[in-house]
Amino acid sequence: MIFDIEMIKEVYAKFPERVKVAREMTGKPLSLSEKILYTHLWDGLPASPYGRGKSYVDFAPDRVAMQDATAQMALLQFMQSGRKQAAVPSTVHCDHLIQAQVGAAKDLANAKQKSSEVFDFLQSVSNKYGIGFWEPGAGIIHQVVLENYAFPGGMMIGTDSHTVNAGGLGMVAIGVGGADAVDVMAGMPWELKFPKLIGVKLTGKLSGWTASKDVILKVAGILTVKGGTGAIVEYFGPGAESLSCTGKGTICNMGAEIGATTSTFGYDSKMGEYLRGTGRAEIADLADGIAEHLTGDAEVYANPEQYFDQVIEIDLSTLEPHINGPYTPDRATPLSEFAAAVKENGWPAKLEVGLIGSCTNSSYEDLTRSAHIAQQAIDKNLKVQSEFTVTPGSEQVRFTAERDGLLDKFDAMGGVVLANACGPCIGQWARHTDDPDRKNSIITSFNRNFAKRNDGNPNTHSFVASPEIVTAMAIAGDMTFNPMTDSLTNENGEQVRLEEPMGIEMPPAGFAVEDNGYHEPASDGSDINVVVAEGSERLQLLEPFQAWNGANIEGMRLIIKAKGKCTTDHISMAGPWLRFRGHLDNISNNTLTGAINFFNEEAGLVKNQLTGEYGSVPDVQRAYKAAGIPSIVVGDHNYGEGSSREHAAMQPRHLGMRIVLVKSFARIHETNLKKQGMLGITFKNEADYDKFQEDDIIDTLDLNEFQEGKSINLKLKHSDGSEDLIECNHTYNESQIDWFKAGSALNKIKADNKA
Ligand code: MIC
Ligand code: SF4
Repeated sequence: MIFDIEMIKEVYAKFPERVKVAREMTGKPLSLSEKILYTHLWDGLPASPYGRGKSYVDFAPDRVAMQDATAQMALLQFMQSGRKQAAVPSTVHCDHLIQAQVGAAKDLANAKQKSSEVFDFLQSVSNKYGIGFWEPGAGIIHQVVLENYAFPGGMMIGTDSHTVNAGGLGMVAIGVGGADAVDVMAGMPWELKFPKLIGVKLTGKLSGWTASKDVILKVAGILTVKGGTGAIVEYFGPGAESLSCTGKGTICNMGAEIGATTSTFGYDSKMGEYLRGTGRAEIADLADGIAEHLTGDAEVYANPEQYFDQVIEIDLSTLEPHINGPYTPDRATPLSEFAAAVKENGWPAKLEVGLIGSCTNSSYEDLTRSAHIAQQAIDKNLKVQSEFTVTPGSEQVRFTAERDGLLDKFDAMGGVVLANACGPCIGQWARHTDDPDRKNSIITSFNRNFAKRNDGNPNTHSFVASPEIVTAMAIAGDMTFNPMTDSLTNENGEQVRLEEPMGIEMPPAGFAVEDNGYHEPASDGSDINVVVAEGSERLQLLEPFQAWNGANIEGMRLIIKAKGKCTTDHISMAGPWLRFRGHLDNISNNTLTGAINFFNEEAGLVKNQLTGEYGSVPDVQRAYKAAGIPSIVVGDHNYGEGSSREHAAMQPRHLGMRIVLVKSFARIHETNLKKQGMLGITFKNEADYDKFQEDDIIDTLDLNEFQEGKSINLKLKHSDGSEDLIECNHTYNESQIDWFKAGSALNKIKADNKA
């Protein structure tokens, strides 16, 4: 069941008819996104079009994908659902738990030993419930999905925010928390607010140093980290058709960084070539058969302003390479202005490490373009000035790149090839540094560059660019180097220039792989035992969260008022903490330790209002919990940006926090909070954020009348005796209010199953 051809045939059989009826129902031509959404409705088509950004809709995704760091929680929940088999084709991919230290072989062996308990657990659960299992070393989830499972016109969800990568093959692929995956694997509908649509028209053609990555670096600069929230970004136009399939994947992948629900491209010949090149000619033939339906209607693309909520146009012919960062992926600077920006902002000019690969940029094309630059360093006798690492996206890409001599070029340039895994991208990196306090720069072809993400060091300035720019910068070792205009001094003292990168989209001799690392599940897993060792520090069976008693929440303490950016990395850090992703109580010890406390500007250090002493958020919160005192988190804009990890919602819940009140939420995190029985609400007036004092005592006034569309009021009692009333909005619909009442969505499923 590497790919389920019967399932794809079924989707394609109904696609044209559904599209036709949806067109009649809406009375207008359709974008690709709408076609896919309307084809994947759980129930039949509605009588009138759904309100974009308004209506909650039930969908029936075709597939589910999970990665090891999130699959543990997802499967621990799924095991409680009472199902015997996953209801749709599903896979687990082991990629996040491999730490990069010395190189692929040793690092992989190390990880297999250190995390055997978790890998064994995932493999046995997968085997039992009919879920395909990709072992450690097989590759990064999104690259493996693109190579094996993604198909034009399909809809999938995945427990990782970069699931959106599959948009490169014309899917609507959406990142979700584990509880959402449980719904779909349990055979239930999956709910999403019908997205808004952003159209990006691409004209012209890429050339020279500019790569697909620069399209999304530019879009991130335009839309910012929250500009895509609640929207699908649909790329079209002559420029779109000229991009390779994996290049499209890169663009969709990093769409997660603008908060977009997903991004997608219409089916075209590049996708057909990629399907054929990756052993899926049968799917390409099927897609060719209904090709006209697997893209937006011509009228939509001809007059995008009439049909999309927002339209952006980018001319690929004049697009410059960009470098984004530091600390946020939307700080976009064109290459020609970057050297000046480095000087102006005092960013460290010396480049210490260049890292290429990750799920965003590890295609054959990426590797050939970077290897072309690496070869020039060798030919021109240039000494490479920075450390350099390569993480291939899958064993298939790695094996093929090795066969074709690409890896040798990186090796000759002094690079280290790491395991086919996330590695440094998620802080699984034992970085060698002589002085962690030194301000320093690194540049990667990854997608996220939040503080501390890659190496846990707040002094690291992490920048994001295309793999070819990263490779050139690593050779120069200098962040002010512009490969398009500057020369370098080689070992003979001569001035030399790097020529424009050249790459090959698909391997001329075809892809090859000896052992792709896939394990097919048992056809009947009922006899398979899943063991979670008592007292394990890595895995813990879940206890159901308590149901709500229907009353107002009174006497809450403010556990933290988070200032500025508060991503899921701030709420539940990855890196060293990934080892506890299957153990809720242990991982809770990192809760909000990265969040900046408004009152003292320190990360995760808050005042215990019972003792007046300062402690870490989890310590103080555990003290409140022991004293039976509920608490509230207050935050800024785009709270919970970044990852799909539902731990960022489960940990606060486990520790006894009840409410998260912010200026705005990132989509996946807001849903995760709802699913885990937390109350996630937003300020009606953002300025009320300022009214919260450190020692306030807070009550809800009308939560006992919790209703769809009705605001919730809070009373703040300040220590000087004065009070403030604050009105808050929420987006819970009736069924989501039921999750809150039951204590969690899972409690609700279990109760419904018993009834
Ligand atoms: C990430 O890139 O932040 C991750 C690690 O892949 C996460 C998932 C996780 O936290 O396990 C994501 O993007 O969803
Ligand atoms: Fe892994 Fe990084 Fe991709 Fe997340 S963004 S899936 S950590 S490679």
